[in-house]
Amino acid sequence: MVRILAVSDSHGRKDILNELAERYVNKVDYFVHCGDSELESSDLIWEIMTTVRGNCDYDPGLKDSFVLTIGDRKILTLHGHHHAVKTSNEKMKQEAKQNGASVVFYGHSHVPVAEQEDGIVFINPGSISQPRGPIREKTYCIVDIENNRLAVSYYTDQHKAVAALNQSFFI
Ligand SMILES: [Mn+2]
Repeated sequence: MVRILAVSDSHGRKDILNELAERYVNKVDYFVHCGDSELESSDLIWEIMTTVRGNCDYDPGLKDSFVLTIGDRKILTLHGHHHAVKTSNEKMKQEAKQNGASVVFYGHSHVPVAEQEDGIVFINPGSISQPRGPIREKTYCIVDIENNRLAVSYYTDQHKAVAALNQSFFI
């Protein structure tokens, strides 16, 4: 089993990133940050987490996207401001297909949601500092992948489960 912590749109809230790193350092295999940290690419948190450049990130040293390869599975992470993510998953889907990815982590909308379209799972951990959408909680998520099963569990910045958002998929 592989466990990934995903967090996004922290917008300067370095404290919570440090806290998540400390809390989960021996409990997850990967830390993914979907952009808009407003931190520099040289920040020490990026020794633990991998991030992408969001529309509020000004350091050109941050990359636009990255692909994580786990066994024969590819996971794409991007911020989403170049992919019209507030409109649909269509552009992300195209990029996922180009990369052979079956899972996409993204941010930008600040709305926590996990859904599957055309066999690709799209996961937005929500914003850990400025929540939007129907469930106004500052959130991050934990993703467990075991064989062809993917489960997403959401938590608040106080580490309280937000079960209404949880989802699981066959991938
Ligand atoms: Mn943002």
